[in-house]
Amino acid sequence: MKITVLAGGVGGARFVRGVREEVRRRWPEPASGDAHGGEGGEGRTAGDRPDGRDGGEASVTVIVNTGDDLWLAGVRLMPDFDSLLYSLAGVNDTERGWGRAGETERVAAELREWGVGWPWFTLGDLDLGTHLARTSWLREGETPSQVAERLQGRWPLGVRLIPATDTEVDTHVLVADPDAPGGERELHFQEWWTRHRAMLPARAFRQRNLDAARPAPGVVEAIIEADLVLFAPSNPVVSIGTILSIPGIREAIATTQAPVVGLSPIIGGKVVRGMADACLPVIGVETSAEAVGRHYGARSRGGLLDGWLVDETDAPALAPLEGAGVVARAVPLWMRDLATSSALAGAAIDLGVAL
Ligand code: GDP
Ligand code: FO1
Ligand code: CA
Repeated sequence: MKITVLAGGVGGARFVRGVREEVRRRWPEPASGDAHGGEGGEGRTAGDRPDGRDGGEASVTVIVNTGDDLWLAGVRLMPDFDSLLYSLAGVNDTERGWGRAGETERVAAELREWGVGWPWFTLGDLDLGTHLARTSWLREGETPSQVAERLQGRWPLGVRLIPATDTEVDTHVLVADPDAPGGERELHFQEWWTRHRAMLPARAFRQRNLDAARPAPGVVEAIIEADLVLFAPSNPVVSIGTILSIPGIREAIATTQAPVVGLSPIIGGKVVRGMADACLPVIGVETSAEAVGRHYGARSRGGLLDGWLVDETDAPALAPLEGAGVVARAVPLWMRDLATSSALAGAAIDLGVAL
């Protein structure tokens, strides 16, 4: 069973941890090339696996959003990749939601004194080690996806992470500014989100260099050769939307033989956390599980989804979604801990297998 997940950072990481856990439970044999042993079989045997499959191996590939990436203080940051890396390695700061556990900020204090970087954007000391290593390998001529392979080689993640593209497609946000020429200006997504907490009304999100961008090696293959493609409950605009905007990725999703199942990041008309409610109106999509499902659209009608999971509170959306050609199911969609994340992943796998 080859599962390919499209994912952003924190929401993506929670979901992928759940997928990894559920896959270990259902397919206790490690897939070849998977550095991590098949831990957590929990006494199950092939015969009582909930998907009814016997034997076989499973692998999980994650296609990671690169739109949040940026150059800052001379180093290349890849926030969503690092969120997944740290979280899957178990070295993430669970309180803050981003960065490393046990972080210190001595270098950041010095950078502030020097006036280098952004004073409102903290590069922790341990985190900076990652950025320096990444930048050093990039300077030696490696591509971001080659660097990504090196970084994940440090820990037995049990899944493979691939940046969506090796091209720098950093997301910028167009906002109104009466003092700027033309009355508007663009700022990097990180400035809009971290400094302004998405409070500056956005007029548009713009991925730079998109025309020149290509999927990173392995991305299209991971979609085409998958047995199941999942959209994590990640931000539909600046995470999943950015991945899909890389020329070639949307086409791969449209043509893969694998069922494509998405999970709603919106529950009861609200974001669970993050800024999707400030992003969706910009692309003319209501903040609701139904509207996001319709926005992705049914593959049978030129869209991207075969199946769509909404939370139980959004059950009234099921009938209209089915009318739009998407097989929709209502399940608990809150990821409170590993158990709820893996239950949610299990529901997505079940729907994919049934399609
Ligand atoms: P980011 O890159 O760190 O912003 O993370 P993602 O783009 O991967 O995910 C952000 C999205 O995850 C937000 O729109 C949230 O609504 C959604 N999200 C976070 N936690 C949960 C959860 O427990 N359940 C669901 N369904 N969505 C969640
Ligand atoms: N988020 C913050 O709210 N404040 C920060 O100072 C901050 C620093 C930071 C440094 C490296 C990194 O990879 C992520 C960092 N984040 C920070 C998180 C990040 O801004 C966003 O939450 C994501 O890009 C949205 O997915
Ligand atoms: Ca992100």
